[in-house]
Amino acid sequence: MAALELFIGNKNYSSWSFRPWIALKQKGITFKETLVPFDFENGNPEFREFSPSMKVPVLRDGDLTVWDSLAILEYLADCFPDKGLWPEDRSTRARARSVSAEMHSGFPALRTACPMNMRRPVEKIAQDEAVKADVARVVDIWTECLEASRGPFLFGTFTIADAMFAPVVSRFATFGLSDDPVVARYTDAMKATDGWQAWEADALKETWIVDVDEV
Ligand SMILES: N[C@@H](CCC(=O)N[C@@H](CS)C(=O)NCC(=O)O)C(=O)O
Repeated sequence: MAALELFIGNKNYSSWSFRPWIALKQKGITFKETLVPFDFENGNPEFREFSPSMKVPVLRDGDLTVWDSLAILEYLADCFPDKGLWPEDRSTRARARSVSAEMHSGFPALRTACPMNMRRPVEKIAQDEAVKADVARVVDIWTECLEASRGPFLFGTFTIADAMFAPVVSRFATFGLSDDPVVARYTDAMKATDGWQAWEADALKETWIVDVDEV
């Protein structure tokens, strides 16, 4: 295996980049980070040099390019079977994959109304019915997983499922989306990780402004 290089976008805003980055950090996997900001009106043409989809994140492993956050996380789970990126038990792993896939392909109202923006001062927003439904479904998933695993992470120890939900934890916090104690406990556990703290510290130092994400 060659040295891993992860291409990411602005840490303050790039929710998709946050996922593989926090998983790599939490699992102690060595990688080189290359940040290419995307605050250009029509996309950053520099993305063409490393990203087939013109989006981040992208992982390079020697000649191999892997793109899309979930595909990158699956590749890491293949490469590092001893790191516990997915739960060991087959049924639990299937549930972890289900909630990760649901996160990856769903929650459009929540994503649009509440873009990840770590610098945003905490302030509640009025939630329309679609956002309320997305929030309720996320709270249900977290409650069910944390009751079954007893926490502190969705499946006990930190897995890809937590990486997939990390940006949503940030959105819940900055937009004050729920007062449920389960949300508070899970948020505290996620924010206490070394990975979260390192990413957030870098995010808060950035000065790029992406207008569409400033809600
Ligand atoms: N489904 C993709 C989505 C990636 C994505 O939308 N990335 C955003 C940044 S968070 C991006 O690269 N946007 C740049 C652009 O659209 O120009 C994934 O999971 O990686």
